Amino acid sequence: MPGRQSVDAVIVGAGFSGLYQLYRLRELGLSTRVFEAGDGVGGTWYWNRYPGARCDITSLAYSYSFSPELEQEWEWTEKYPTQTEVLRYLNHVAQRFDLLRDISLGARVVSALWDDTTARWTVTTDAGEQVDAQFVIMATGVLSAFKLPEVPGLDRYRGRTHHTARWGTDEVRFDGLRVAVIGTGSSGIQCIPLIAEQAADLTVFQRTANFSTPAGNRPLDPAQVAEMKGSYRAYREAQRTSWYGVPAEPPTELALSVPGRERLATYEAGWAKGEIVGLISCYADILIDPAANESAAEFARSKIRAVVTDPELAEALSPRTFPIGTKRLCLDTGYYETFNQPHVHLVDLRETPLVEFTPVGLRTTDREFEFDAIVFATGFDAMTGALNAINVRGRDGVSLAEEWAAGPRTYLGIAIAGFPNLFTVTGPLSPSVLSNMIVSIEQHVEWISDCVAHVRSAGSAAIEATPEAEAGWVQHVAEVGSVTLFPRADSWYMGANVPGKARVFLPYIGGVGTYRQICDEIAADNYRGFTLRAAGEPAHT
Ligand code: FAD
Ligand code: N01
Repeated sequence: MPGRQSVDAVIVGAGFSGLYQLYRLRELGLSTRVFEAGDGVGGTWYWNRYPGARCDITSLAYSYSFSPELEQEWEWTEKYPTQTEVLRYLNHVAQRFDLLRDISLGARVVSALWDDTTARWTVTTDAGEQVDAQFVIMATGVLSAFKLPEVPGLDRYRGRTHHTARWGTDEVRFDGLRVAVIGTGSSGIQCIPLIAEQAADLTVFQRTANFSTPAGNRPLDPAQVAEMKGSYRAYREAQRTSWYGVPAEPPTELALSVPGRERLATYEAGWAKGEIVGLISCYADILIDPAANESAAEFARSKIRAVVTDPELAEALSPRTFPIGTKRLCLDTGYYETFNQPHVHLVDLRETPLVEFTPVGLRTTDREFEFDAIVFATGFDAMTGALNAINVRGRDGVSLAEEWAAGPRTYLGIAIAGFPNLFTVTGPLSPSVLSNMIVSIEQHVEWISDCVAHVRSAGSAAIEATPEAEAGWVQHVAEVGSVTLFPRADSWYMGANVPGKARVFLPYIGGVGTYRQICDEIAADNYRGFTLRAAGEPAHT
């Protein structure tokens, strides 16, 4: 059994969040250990190696801003970088800033227990290693706990299986095979065209049709890169104050206030940008007013009909069950075109639901299918899954997972009442997945680092969110969300993709600029809503 180490801080996870958090805590002079379940750094970009995996935020925007030198020396090659390129970037960052020496790979944290007497956490890994630390920072990822379909019999299936979020490092090919893909979210929509290129026969099992825009990916123009590199500082500042981490003029017009012909032209221009928010940011009310939303949704459906030659198939691929934008929008390269190929088939699981897996394939309520390989593109237990998978216990042994049974409760998505000195990077009830996540990650890491420095310079043992401040934030997040159409969708934003999960709008939709201002004001106001416990002060009663 390895010995017990004592450090200032433990960070769980070594993706964009964990790497930068380590960098910042080192700057503060804290001794820090990072535990990462994967055998390499990179998080999302380490695990999701499926064909076609790439970013849907442009490379020049989806990158760290904390080091101007890094910004200048790194060369992105495409508008939307591939998984390989982002992973290469993160490995470069880990090496360039000498981060690897404090990171334990292949080490999954199984518990984090708070001792109120010593005001320290004990963190235990799956190998039984224990570390005690003043601070624990969960950089466990909002889309890292993957999920399989909740259908019996998978253990009996004898063919190959792959999950998009656990693709593995060996090359996977589908030449000449009969392949199933289950799931048509961003991962499915990205991998289906490439799997179709190899498979002899491909059947796509769709539970909910999704909205997707052609990405218009292309090599980056060196002149555009040079221009960005010349003005990066101003661009980064604009990112920080923007709505979703990519600078853009906010729309002011209402969709139905303009003549139909003009609206269509605006939608065409938005669509042609090849950006996830290209269409929904055409007008100010698309995520608020059902009729405005429907005008944009119908425009997107017309694009599907223009590509898919079989009208019935086009209709089956057309989303009808949720407002556009309230499930994560997708960017694709040739997704709808793929369905015009004779060896590609669609099964609508709303008409004929999945019943079970069999030794040779699967069965729906309609018939049995045989496959050589099944690809699961079935997504994640988003935002809370990776946190709840760890036995986190705060004051009085209270379990985080139990505290959150009716939905997560946090202060700012960063801190939790009853769990002192514990921080969550891009945690539930922060902008997180409704933003360019690198902007949100950097903001959280910097805020957490400042908070840790504040605790230490005050000579305090612990900082903790008050239940009142937490309750106020939970209410504010719900109120802001309820003004939008998001609660109408059965989305992972609402926890609806995981049976039994509480239905709560998990991210904060106030916008990254506004949210940053709130966080900064709270810090400037002597960490309003937090209590500090002096070193040597008796344990909380
Ligand atoms: P992650 O990258 O998820 O890293 C968390 C790490 O924590 C993982 O490596 C995991 O193994 C580790 N971990 C979790 N639990 C434990 C434990 N108990 N013990 C030890 N280690 C643990 N966002 C965007 O803004 N734009 C995009 O274009 C975009 N594309 C995406 C594409 C895909 C395929 C996916 C899945 C997500 C995408 N995202 C995108 C969201 C993406 O997750 C974030 O942008 C970002 O990479 C998150 O970084 P992170 O470090 O917070 O989390
Ligand atoms: O997961 P998803 P994902 N039976 O949850 C279906 C980011 N990302 O991995 O919609 C049958 O979106 C499920 O159906 P339904 C991005 O934020 C970005 O694709 O729940 N089907 C859905 O169709 C994204 O949103 C990129 O009814 C089942 C699919 O599986 C997030 O990660 C690329 C099922 C899951 O879609 C998650 O994306 C990839 C069941 N039991 C990911 N369970 C970029 O492009 C689930 N499904 C940047």
